[in-house]
Amino acid sequence: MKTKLTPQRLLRKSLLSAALLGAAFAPAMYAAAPLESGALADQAAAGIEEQAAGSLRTVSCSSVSCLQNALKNALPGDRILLAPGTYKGTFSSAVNGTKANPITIESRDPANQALLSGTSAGGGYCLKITGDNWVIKNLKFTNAQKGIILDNSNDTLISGVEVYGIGYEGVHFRDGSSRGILENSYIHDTGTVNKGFGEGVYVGSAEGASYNQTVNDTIIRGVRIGPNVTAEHIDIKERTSGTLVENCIFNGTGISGENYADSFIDVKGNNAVIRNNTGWRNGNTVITDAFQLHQIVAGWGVNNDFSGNTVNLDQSSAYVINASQGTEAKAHDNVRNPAGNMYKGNVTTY
Ligand SMILES: [Ca+2]
Ligand SMILES: [Ca+2]
Repeated sequence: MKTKLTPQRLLRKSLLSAALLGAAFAPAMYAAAPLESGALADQAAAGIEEQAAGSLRTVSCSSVSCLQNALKNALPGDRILLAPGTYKGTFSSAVNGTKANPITIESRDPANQALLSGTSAGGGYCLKITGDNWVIKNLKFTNAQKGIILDNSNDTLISGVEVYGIGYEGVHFRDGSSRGILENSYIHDTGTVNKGFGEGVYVGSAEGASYNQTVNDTIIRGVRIGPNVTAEHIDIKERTSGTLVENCIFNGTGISGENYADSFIDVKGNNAVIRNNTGWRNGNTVITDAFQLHQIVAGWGVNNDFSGNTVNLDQSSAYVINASQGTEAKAHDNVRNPAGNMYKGNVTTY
């Protein structure tokens, strides 16, 4: 059958060619895809497309050097599989995947996850990605200053990870990283070196930092955060927009009060949606509000929406939402246990 080469097919074909070419020069650890004969013919191209999922490379690693090479030499569509065990070091990649063919790093056995262990909770990152379109899945991260950091990494998905024993922040979407997703994960025991900077998830950067602060449309869903996350569980910074936080569970034990960290979530950006989350204060007297809004930069900290959240605050004085000067939010169907203060500042219920 004669097959028309649509732009999508041409892209797929060129990616496959690149993958096959790359395999020819790659170390033996790469499992090269079988080369189709007559690959230039349209029909063969169509055949490759049908096999595309199986033709992309799988890179199996059980050593630190293999993982470092796999990250550095990755091609779109690569699936980097880690055998069970501990990989000690700091790992990074600047390679881009594509929307159709992201680069995946994951445990070979999701029930026996590989552990990326940094060198010290005082410095370095377990995994730093600066390319677009990655999938980071079913892995554990510990013993570094930060667990996972995305710098200018767009459209990257982090799923099924556990991050713990980290000196500062657990997961950081930074420097223009937009449309990132963190889902179905567990973050605990962060800020072991610096309590005030021990956020579970950090979206964007503080005013005055040298990073691109435009980190938009981040999704954080189904993430369990705490205990012993010493700063805010999620800090949504000024000049970020469209962050969605849903179906998360906050265990407030260990929030420290250092650097004003006295809530589950801080929102300093715009257009955030915080919905259907559950928080537990757990008798931690440091926690003064479930959610706080702050204006760090004029025009930011507004048009944020909170709905369907349930917060268990032990007593009546802590607010569900505390919108400080210059900020603004809408709210509906939030539940507080026991009854007590709900909203402070410019919060419109609907
Ligand atoms: Ca903070
Ligand atoms: Ca605070």
